[in-house]
Amino acid sequence: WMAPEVIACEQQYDYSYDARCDVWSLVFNFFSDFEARPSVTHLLEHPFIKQAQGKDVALQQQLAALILEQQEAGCKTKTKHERINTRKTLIIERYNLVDAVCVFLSLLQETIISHLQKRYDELQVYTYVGDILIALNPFQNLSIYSPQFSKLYHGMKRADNPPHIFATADAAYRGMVTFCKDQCIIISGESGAGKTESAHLIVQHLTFLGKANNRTLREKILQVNPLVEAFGNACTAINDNSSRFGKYLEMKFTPTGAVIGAKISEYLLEKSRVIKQATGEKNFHIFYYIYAGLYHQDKLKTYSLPDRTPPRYIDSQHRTVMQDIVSSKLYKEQFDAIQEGFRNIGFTEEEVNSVYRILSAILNTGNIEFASITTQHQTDKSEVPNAEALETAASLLSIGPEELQEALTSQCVVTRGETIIRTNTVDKAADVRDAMSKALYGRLFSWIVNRINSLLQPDMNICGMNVGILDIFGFENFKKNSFEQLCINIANEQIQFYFNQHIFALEQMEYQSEGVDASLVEYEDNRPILDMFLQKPMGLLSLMDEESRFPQATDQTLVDKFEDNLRCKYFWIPKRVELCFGIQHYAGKVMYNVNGFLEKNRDTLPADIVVVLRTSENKLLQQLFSSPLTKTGRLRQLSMKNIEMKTIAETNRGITIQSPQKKNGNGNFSLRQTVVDTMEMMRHPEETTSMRRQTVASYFRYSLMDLLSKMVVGQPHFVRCIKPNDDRQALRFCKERVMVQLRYTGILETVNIRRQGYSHRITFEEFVNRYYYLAFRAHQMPETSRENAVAILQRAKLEGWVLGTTKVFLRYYHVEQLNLLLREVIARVVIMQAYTKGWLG
Ligand code: AD9
Ligand code: MG
Repeated sequence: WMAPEVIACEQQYDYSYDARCDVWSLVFNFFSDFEARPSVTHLLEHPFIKQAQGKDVALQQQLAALILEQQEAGCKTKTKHERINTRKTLIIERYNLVDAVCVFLSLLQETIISHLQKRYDELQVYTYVGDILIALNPFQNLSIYSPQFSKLYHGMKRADNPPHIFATADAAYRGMVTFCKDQCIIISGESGAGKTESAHLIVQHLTFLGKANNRTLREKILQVNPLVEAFGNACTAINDNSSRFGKYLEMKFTPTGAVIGAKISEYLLEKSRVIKQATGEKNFHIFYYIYAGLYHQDKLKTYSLPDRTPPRYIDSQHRTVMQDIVSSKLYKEQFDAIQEGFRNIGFTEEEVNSVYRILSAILNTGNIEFASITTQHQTDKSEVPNAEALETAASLLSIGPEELQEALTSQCVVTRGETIIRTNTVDKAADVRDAMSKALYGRLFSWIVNRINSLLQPDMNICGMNVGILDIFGFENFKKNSFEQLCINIANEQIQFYFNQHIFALEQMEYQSEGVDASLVEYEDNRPILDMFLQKPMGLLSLMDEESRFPQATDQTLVDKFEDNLRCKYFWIPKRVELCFGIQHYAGKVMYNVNGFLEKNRDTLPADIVVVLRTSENKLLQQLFSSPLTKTGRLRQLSMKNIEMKTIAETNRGITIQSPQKKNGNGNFSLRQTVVDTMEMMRHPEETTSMRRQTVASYFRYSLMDLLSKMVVGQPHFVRCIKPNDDRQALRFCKERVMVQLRYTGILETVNIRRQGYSHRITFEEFVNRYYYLAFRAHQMPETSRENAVAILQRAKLEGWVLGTTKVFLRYYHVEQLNLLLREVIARVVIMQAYTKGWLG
């Protein structure tokens, strides 16, 4: 009698997606008694199946076939099942077969959700789904991140402790040390779900693990995230600390696992926030921090920060009172932390001083106004009525005020060898001013990141390995979505694609190594949507670039171009809504407003501004505007980075990473990827005089390539952050919201992917040990061999399983059926024992 062991064995899967076992057993029971036999076509017509499974026709068919199969199996054993459970008979009486499918499909989701809810109510915010960690945002401080917890998770097996973000960090660290392979932790989830917090916790645990003698280095590394985030995060309608850039932080270790340095790559900073914020949102944190911090040091004047009313860039709607900013305790504390971070990491006082001057220059630039003047000869000319803002900005930038005014209000154009000076209208001058502010901030941000990298660069002589942590901006779907949301969402789409591909590729590899026919695995992915965005020359980004090159193009002609060329079910133009298009993203439908797309994509900064900024006496500014590398040079550098059999290619299908090992036959796959950039030139698309102008879209495309090249090198670990409610309340679990996120972060999808393949691969030994009661007597203790595994499978009358060289490959329902049979056997044993002992009279 071994039931407790068996139960323990089942319970060990409690955290994993095998929790769905119960649901599948229920379904088996549902259909086993049912007599009506609808055809597959009939089943497929049912709206619920269509809706529940989206457009996945293969899955729908599989589902329908499964239902029929179970139904037939059930009919044969009808009398036995009739006795089992009145509840399920009731359900079957009340619903017809198709409705029963609906019930079970929703039950599948329900099981996962209620499992998560139960855990969340007990403040267990982490749960494993297969090898993925789900992290529910607790919206309160938990006491599970102390050094004691780091110790608890250090070097332990996953099943030894409850799920935890430290366990994921630990697994990555161990993977790196054990297999001498770079690791990569990919954190995803919607805005406010907890990605950035998770990234901090991972860094915390990794610095704990990477015990270097060098305590200062650990402290430096811990200060990197807060420092960069002060410049790259901001308060949005959704999250008070929303990341407005993508961040890939690589922590560098020696082969024995001592931390030796760090490197950040930043991607796609939302520069437009510097000049304008949506209602209820704020500018980047740093602007508020310097106000509060410098006010307390009585240095607002030193940096010429306007001190009567808040500058327009941080208060365009005149809703903020200066006193509220300068007296904020939080801002001041953050400023102090930033100061310390700068100092600890190794920035010189002169550098920090220059950073503050540039920030103040940006705020003063925002206050420059323009008025139109009409002369006899010219009508469209502008001048600056408030000389003070202009002079202050110029002085902070160490450039001449006249030169600055000239660069803002006029433009040098060279046509047919002739240089013509054109005057700017008031609107045009304001655009140039804002473009300059954006460029200043964007380049300052990149400089800070590069400077941190050079200060935390490990000794070149040590051949180290790294754990990379990806924390990007989450998927966004606001009431009004613009160009920024499109880029953010394409990036998320790519991360999702990588996630799917990886899980698929891993499965594939295991099948191959076990000699199982890999063609048995069918897999659907979001590649068509990515193709629609990235294909050349007819993808959405290419079309936008093409249109951006026509000076006469308007946002309307862009929409027309999309409509004429994008013929695919993921794209549509809504009727009766002007200048809009819709995209069926992996994560859901998003409606984009095209207003300003072309301008944002061109991201032009007139050469006049670059020229005048280059005359600055400020060393840092000179550096920010010195010439970037050429595109070819950068690309060559990028492709040389691709190590380990991987080749990176830009084809007419977009950016592709191929593993030559798998080029042919079933193994053929390519990873098309997301995000980012470290390429100097791509980072500054506006300044390209000697080559064709770089647009944000092309910069974005190369950024994706760069990020991909980093990610594919490492062994990935996935963290899926989930936001349990929209009110940022602790202990509030909103089922519908969680359900939506589980869908779009791919958790339910993962279950589906696993469902199509052999989700369970159990070694012969483990299999025989677990299920031998089904074919042998309890006292027999059979040998844990391949033959005995087959004997058990045959005895259980299962079909469709596959044997590898060391493992049994089972589909999800095989396991459910095996567990069901096992429970029956055990129940019988219990009853028999009860009789033997005379308990049942
Ligand atoms: V965005 O895409 O950058 O807008 P994130 O990064 O996903 O977003 P973030 O990590 O900033 O979200 O979390 C939002 C807020 O949730 C934090 O400011 C915390 O107040 C809260 N949070 C998240 N995770 C934790 C946690 N593990 N413990 C406590 C947390 N609070
Ligand atoms: Mg974030």
